[in-house]
Amino acid sequence: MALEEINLIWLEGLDCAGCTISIKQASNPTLIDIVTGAIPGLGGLKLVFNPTLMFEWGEDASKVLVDAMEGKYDPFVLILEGAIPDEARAKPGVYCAIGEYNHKLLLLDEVVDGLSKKCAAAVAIGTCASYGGIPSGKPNPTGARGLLDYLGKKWKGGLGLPVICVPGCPPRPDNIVQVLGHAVLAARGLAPLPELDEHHRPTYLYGDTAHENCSICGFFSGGVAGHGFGERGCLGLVGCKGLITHCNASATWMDGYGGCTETGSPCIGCADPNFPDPPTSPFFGDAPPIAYLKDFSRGLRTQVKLAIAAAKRRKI
Ligand code: FSX
Repeated sequence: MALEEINLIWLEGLDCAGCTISIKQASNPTLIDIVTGAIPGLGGLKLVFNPTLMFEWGEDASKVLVDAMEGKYDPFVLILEGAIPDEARAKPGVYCAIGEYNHKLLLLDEVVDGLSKKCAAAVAIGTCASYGGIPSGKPNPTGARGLLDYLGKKWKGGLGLPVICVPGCPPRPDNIVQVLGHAVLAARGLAPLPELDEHHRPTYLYGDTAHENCSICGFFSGGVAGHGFGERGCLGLVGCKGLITHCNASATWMDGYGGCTETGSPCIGCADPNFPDPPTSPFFGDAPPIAYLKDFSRGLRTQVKLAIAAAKRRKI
């Protein structure tokens, strides 16, 4: 497989387009860095299909997908944003058509079926595409699923990689570009394959919880609780799910700015495979109290232990 030029085919299913908005904010590297080939090893990438960003429209846009299913855009990375509905439930209607060609609708599931047989790798961007996300929340009337469930954990692309998931609703901008960049570098033999956890998330980005990355976790270990948005204190009592959610967006969102708890909002667990169902919901009213009580007291115990150790050192 010649990898000097790699096409990117970005499909969009049931979603809000927030993931596309997110990637435009990436800063390390930026999209401009990538499309201008400024990053060593990442030249030759071409975004040939993205319904929000591409110039082509109508049948011209649909033709890219039809041609790609016939192998005319090999090698390409399949990128999915948004969940995949169960079209069998929609008959005689449809849930998700993403184009029309020769008077025939192109359904998302059919295009995913066709492209997943030919792609070099597949990356699910956002919690919807990874695990179903908001469109699959109970009672899930459309039978929406993420790509990991749709293709299965054993599925592998042409390069031998399974589905790579980049959850978050939406994911941090840099997470998206870094994972896509890493997949391309790995495909070219310039970087090791990304290590994935049981939910197919790259461990270097999703190995720690939002709590472990939290910029205000000093309040937690100090046992200082906030009781409202933006209040000084740990936001566990306003529903923060940082203890149970693997994510790195709590301290910063883009270019050192923002971040969920950093800006005074509790984590709502949007990167968790269960989102938006329990235990990530209700978002604000119901923290997992046992985890928090246990960990609040662990935080306080840590404080007491440190104080005793310090006192002993000073022979007080
Ligand atoms: Fe889903 Fe993307 Fe949530 Fe939206 O489009 S991950 S609804 S914020 O952003 O797919």
